[in-house]
Amino acid sequence: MLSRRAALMIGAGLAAAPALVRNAQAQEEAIVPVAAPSDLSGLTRIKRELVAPPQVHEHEQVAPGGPRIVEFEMRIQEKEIQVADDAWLQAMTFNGSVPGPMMIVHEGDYVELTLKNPPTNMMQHNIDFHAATGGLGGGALTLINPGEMTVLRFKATRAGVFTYHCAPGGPMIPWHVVSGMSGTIMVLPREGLKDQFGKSVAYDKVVYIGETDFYIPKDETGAYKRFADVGESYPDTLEVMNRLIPSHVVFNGRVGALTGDNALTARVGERVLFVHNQANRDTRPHLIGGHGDLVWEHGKFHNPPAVDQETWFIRGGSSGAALYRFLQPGLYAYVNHNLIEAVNLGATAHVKVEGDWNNDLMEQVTAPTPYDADLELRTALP
Ligand SMILES: [Cu+2]
Repeated sequence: MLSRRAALMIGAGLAAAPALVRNAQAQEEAIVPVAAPSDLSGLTRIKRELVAPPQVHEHEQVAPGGPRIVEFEMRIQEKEIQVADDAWLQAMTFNGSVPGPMMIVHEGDYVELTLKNPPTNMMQHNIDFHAATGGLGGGALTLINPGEMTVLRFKATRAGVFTYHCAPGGPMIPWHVVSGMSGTIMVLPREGLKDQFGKSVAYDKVVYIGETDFYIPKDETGAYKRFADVGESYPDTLEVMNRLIPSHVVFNGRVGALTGDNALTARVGERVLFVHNQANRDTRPHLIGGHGDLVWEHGKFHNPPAVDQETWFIRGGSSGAALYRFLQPGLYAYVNHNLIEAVNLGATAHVKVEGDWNNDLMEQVTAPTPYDADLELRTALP
């Protein structure tokens, strides 16, 4: 008889189902706990409500005391999202957003995540935290069917911004990731961030950007295909994925999610920490007209930040962070500086900055005006 898990995967029309089921069962057998549960009864517990990107939940930059257990809850949601005016995706999401919400703790804290896979979903899911140690980053202990929940606790022993993503086994891993299942956890040093000299630095706000590459199939007429559910979308999507040419490269789930009326905002003098996640593919953030004052390109805060950066590199499968204090008002574009991806495929955000213009930094000496090109040509001839 088929297990419930096998029935689910086969019901979803997945060619890889039998291998996956074996994989999942093998994981289950391998994870029988062998140690006594940790006694953390002396620690304070705090519950954080997750918020949708580009916002992040309320937090302290400097830890207010000793290590705590920080509780989070996330619901996995399979749902159709609109990626562009003419393109839809049967997405898989942590808590309904792409990227999944940012979790923020301090080094030495315990992250305690309640992960729920509602019965309305079709797929098995789990979570692999790059910030965690052991058990496939938590992936081995959190594999859940629709209708199941699990609680994972891990100690955040390393400071930095780290990717998390779904990794349910085999070809499900890349597919779930490029369907939207990734996000960032930020583990702050207890004493907060430090500059290149080891001096404390603070930020006024965090902007959380999750870049994702989507692989949406087209029909014979060239129009993007729409599917009834994730299972139906898999075979055609896999074909596009395996060619490695994304149909869309976007910030926060959709072309224009952070431009126009959705633009980010800041004020002159404000220090903004841009956290950029890409779980699958390399990228290169650039703030047009600004800089990275302090850049943790690898995203790990105990390495001294690089200064005065123009463009920084985020390796696929990681998060990076850049701190910038805005010095001029205006509309800034924050882009993936593969400009084809930024302009044609969608990887652009805007930051509307208010404040007073500083002519010392930049001034239009002469406004655009016609000039006598013929005269210049005649006088330049020998
Ligand atoms: Cu998943």
